[in-house]
Amino acid sequence: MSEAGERTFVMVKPDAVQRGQVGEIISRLETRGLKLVGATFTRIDRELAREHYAEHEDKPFFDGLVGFITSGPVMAMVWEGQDATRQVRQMMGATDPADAAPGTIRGDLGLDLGRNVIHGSDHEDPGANEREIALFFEESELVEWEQIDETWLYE
Ligand code: DAT
Ligand code: MG
Repeated sequence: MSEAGERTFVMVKPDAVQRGQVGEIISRLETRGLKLVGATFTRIDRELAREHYAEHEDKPFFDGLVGFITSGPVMAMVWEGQDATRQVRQMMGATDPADAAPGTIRGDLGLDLGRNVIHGSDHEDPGANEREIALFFEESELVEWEQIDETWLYE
């Protein structure tokens, strides 16, 4: 990982894949300056979904959430950059797209809480980023590379 780098886990959810928003979401993260270090287009199984959302196991919406996230392919990714986890969360906007500010990914691309387009690791849950990355990727699947504009992106 580069010195500026913190890694975070990001997933384009099945609704956004179906609605052709994978490119838009990747483009926003790329344009911001974040660096893509891993990606897999996959359909996750229920076991992985339950583990990924384990913190919500007791919530009334858990079964619906697992059903939704396994209902079609997702684009699972690892993005790296300075303060990446918190910055991606800010770009995502509030959990409910109805409350997410215009200009955020959820605020621009979604309307409904149960179809909120994107997942990103919670910056208020220490270690969530590394834990989620490890659920979806082997370390050997993550690519270390030098971004040519790094000296212009970071002081
Ligand atoms: P976030 O995805 O912003 O981290 P979260 O971790 O609280 O939000 O919840 C995980 C997902 O579960 C969220 O993206 C959408 C769904 N969800 C959260 N609260 C919900 C609720 N009250 N009813 C239905 N789905 C909900
Ligand atoms: Mg969360």
